Amino acid sequence: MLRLAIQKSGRLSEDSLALIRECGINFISSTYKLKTEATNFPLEILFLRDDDIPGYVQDGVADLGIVGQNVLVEAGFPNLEVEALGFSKCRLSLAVPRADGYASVASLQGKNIATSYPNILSRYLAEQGVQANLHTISGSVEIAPSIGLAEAICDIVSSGSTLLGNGLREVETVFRSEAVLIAQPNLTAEQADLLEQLRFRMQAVRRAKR
Ligand code: PRT
Ligand code: ZN
Repeated sequence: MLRLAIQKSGRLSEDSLALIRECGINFISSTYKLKTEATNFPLEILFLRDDDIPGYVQDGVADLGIVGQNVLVEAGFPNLEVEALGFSKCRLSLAVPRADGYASVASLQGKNIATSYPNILSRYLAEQGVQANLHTISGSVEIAPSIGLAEAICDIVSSGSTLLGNGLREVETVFRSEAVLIAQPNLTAEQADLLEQLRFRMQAVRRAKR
């Protein structure tokens, strides 16, 4: 038996459920249930907040998970990744108010930057040789410059319309992300075999869509 953790409700949920179904795995899902069992594959599905998924898989509470690389890397467990899934593509970018001057990442030296991704961002800034003050906030990062909390932000971007709507300009891509399948490090031989069957089916689903 394998336990797979997926996001309960959010941007990853629908595609995660669709992928499992496209793998030929049947299950009944209800909005109120926090777990369900597949009827034709030894799989239990747990519905969790995406932020909790990397830790649960690292600890073996869940055997597998589907999560964005942004959340996985920020949590510090990049090595749990076993398969890129090709959906929920986005990027983590730095942005500044449109009216402000910006020449290069060196322009951020000594500035205040608001983000929900302090670990990924601080590694990036260190690589660029830039020192800045990071302010970690968990949501509505885009309003930080207009309320005087920070001169720049670092947040997830997909279409760019949220940045535009808040008078911000995307200036650097810090990290590119997509949804990935992750697995706990200590699967039994039997579980590892089930994981291979699952990956084989996931790869076939992706090939069929190309
Ligand atoms: O409740 P829970 O904690 O489970 O969910 P959540 O609110 O933390 O996450 P959710 O559902 O918003 O996102 C889940 C994952 O989807 C993220 O971790 C990313 O891997 C991926 N993803 C893809 C995105 C986006 N696209 C995205 N556009 N996550 C967030 N956004 C937000 C972004 O934060 C910004 O506010 O959308 C806004 C920007 O979108 P655009 O299109 O205006 O650029
Ligand atoms: Zn979350």
